[in-house]
Amino acid sequence: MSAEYQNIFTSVQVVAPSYPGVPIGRDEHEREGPATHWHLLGRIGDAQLGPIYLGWLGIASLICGFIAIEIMGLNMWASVGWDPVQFVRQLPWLALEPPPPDYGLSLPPLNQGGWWLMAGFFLTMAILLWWVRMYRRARALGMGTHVAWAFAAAIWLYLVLGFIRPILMGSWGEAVPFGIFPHLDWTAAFSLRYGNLFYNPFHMLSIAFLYGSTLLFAMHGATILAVSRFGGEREIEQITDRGTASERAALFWRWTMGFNATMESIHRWAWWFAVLCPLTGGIGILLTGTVVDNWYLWAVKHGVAPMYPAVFQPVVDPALQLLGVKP
Ligand code: 07D
Ligand code: 07D
Repeated sequence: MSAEYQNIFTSVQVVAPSYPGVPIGRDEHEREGPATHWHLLGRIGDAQLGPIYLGWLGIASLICGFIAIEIMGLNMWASVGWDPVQFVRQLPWLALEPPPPDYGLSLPPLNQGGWWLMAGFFLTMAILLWWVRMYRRARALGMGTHVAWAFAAAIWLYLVLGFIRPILMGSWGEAVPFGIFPHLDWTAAFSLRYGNLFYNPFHMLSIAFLYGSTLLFAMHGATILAVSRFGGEREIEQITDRGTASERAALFWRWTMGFNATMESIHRWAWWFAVLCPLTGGIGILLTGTVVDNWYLWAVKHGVAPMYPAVFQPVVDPALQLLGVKP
C-alpha cells in the first residue's frame, strides 16, 4: 500500500473455467466456438477469447465489408498495373476516387467512379448491419442501447461526408475518396475550398468535444486506477459507500477542483462528449457549401475574424472570382 502500487502496468489475471455467458434461448447456436484462454490477452483485458456471437446480421455485415474492401483493394492494385510490390509499397497513397463532378448524381461508368459508388454502397451496408447487430445484441442481453446510439453518432458524420452532403450538393464528386493519404488530401482541400474550416463554429464545437473527450478519459481512467488499490474498479457497487475507493476518488476531485462527478455521472459525461464530437461535426459539414460557402468571410461578417488590413484589396470568395465576380 505504498508508492510502488501505482497500477499503470500492473494487471491481475483471473484464471477460471470458461464461461459462455448468460443463456440466450433459441439463438444459442449462434454462439460460435468453445472459448479459449490466452495469457497475452489477459494482460490487456479479459483472458477468455470467445465464444463470439455470429448471427446472420454479423455474417451479412462481414460479407458486405469484405466486398467493399475487395473493390477498393483491386482498384488500387489495378492502378499500379497489377504489380504486387508497387501495391504494397504505394498502398498508403493509392485511392479509389469518387466520380468527377460532371456526372452529378447519375450512375457513372465503373472506371469513372462507378466502383467507388459500389464500394461505398457495400461499406455503408456493412456499417449499418453492424449497427443493427449491436442494437440487437444489447437488447438480447437486457442492456440499454447506449453503445449503438454512440456508434450512430459516428455513422451520422460518415453519412454526411459521403452520402447526405453529396446529395444536397448534387454530385457524388463531393464525397471523400477511399485511401489513406487521399482522404487526408480531401480533408485539407475541403477546408481550403470553403475558406478555412477553423472558422466553422461546428468544427470548433467538434474539436472542443474531441479534446474534452481525451481530458475526461484521462481524468476518469487515472482516477479509477488511482483508487484500484481500494477496489475502485468495482465502481457501481461503491456508489453509495463511505470511506471507500469511490469516496476517495470523489474527495480527490472536490479537494483539487471543488466539484466531482459521481461514479455514475462520469459515464454520462464521457458518453455525451464522445457522441457530441461527430454529431456537431456532421452539422458543420452539412452546412458547408450548402448554407455557407466561405467560413472565413462568414466569420468576418459575424465579427469573429477581422477583415484583412486595408492595404490589401477587398477579399472576394475565390470561388466567386472564378465566376467573374470582381473584388
Ligand atoms: C483507433 C479504432 C480502430 C480503427 C482504425 C481505423 C480503416 C481504413 C481502408 C486502406 C480512431 C481502421 C481503418 C478501416 C482502411 C483502406 C481503403 C479509431 C480507432 C485503426 N477515416 N483521418 C485515419 C477513417 C475521415 C483524418 C486513420 C475511416 C474524414 C485525419 C485511419 C473514416 C476526415 C487523420 C482513418 C474516416 C478524416 C485520419 C486512423 C470513415 C475528417 C489522421 C483512424 C469511414 C473526420 C489519421 C493516415 C483512427 C491517419 C486518420 C480511417 C474519415 C480525417 C486510416 C474508416 C473524411 C486528419 N483515418 N477521416 O485511429 O493517420 O481512428 O491518417 O469515415 O491523421 Mg480518417
Ligand atoms: C470519421 C466518423 C465515421 C467513422 C465511422 C466508423 C469502419 C470499420 C475497421 C476497426 C472521426 C467506420 C468504421 C469503416 C473500421 C476496423 C477493423 C469520426 C469519424 C462510422 N481539425 N476537419 C474534424 C481537428 C483542420 C476537416 C473533427 C483538429 C484543418 C474536415 C474533429 C484540428 C482542416 C473535417 C477535427 C483540425 C480540417 C474535419 C472530426 C487542428 C484540414 C470533418 C471528428 C488542431 C487542413 C470533421 C466539422 C471525428 C468534422 C473534422 C479536429 C484542423 C478539415 C473534431 C484538432 C483546418 C473536412 N476535425 N481540420 O469524430 O466533423 O472524426 O468537421 O488543427 O469532416 Mg478538422
